[in-house]
Amino acid sequence: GTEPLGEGASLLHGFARDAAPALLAAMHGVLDQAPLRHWQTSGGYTLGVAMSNCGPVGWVSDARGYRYQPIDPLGNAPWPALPPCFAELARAAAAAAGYPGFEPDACLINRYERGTRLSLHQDRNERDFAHPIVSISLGLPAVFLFGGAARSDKPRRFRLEHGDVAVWGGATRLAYHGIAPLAAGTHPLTGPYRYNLTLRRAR
Ligand code: MD3
Ligand code: FE
Repeated sequence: GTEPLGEGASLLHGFARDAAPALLAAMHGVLDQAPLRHWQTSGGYTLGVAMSNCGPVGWVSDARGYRYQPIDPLGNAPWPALPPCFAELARAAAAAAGYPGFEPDACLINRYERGTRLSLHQDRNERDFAHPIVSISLGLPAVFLFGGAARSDKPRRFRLEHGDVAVWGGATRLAYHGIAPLAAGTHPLTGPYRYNLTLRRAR
């Protein structure tokens, strides 16, 4: 079923469940070329979520700040290509949520383990906020924190499970959001991890 999350956002329960094994195989192919790493921030912190990218551009963070760029600074090579199964699933989910014609040019891969959290933030490094973001949850479940337009708005909590797909557009595109510390567990397809794929139109 589809659950409205807010103005312009939808949670598609289980939308990626059947595709999950193929998505995970393609993801591991990407990670063989562009390994997961912990970015440094301009404030001198290290992000707890392990990250990588695929597609024409990828999201990076370093002493100079956050941005999208075509080169993986770890290997000084272009990011791996966006697997067609990623783009197809994102396009279908966006269309189902009311955003036809979504063509992502970036996919951020996030990996969480027990205790990893993502503190409240906005996604604002993309050029045009009219494009939605499609997020695919794989492996262990997480508690998603969904705030409002101001950091001080009290977040609502949603459980995100293996195969859930969320589409974020409209008024929610700039909402504050995060992930509560991951509970320990073991998933048959991902072991001790939760992966999240976010497909974006960055440029
Ligand atoms: C709401 N990722 O990569 S996915 C991120 O589970 C990020 O790894 C989380 O926040 C994760 O930036 C949450 C759900 C999500 C993704 C992007 C959004 C929600 C969003 C952008 C705008 C509003
Ligand atoms: Fe985000």
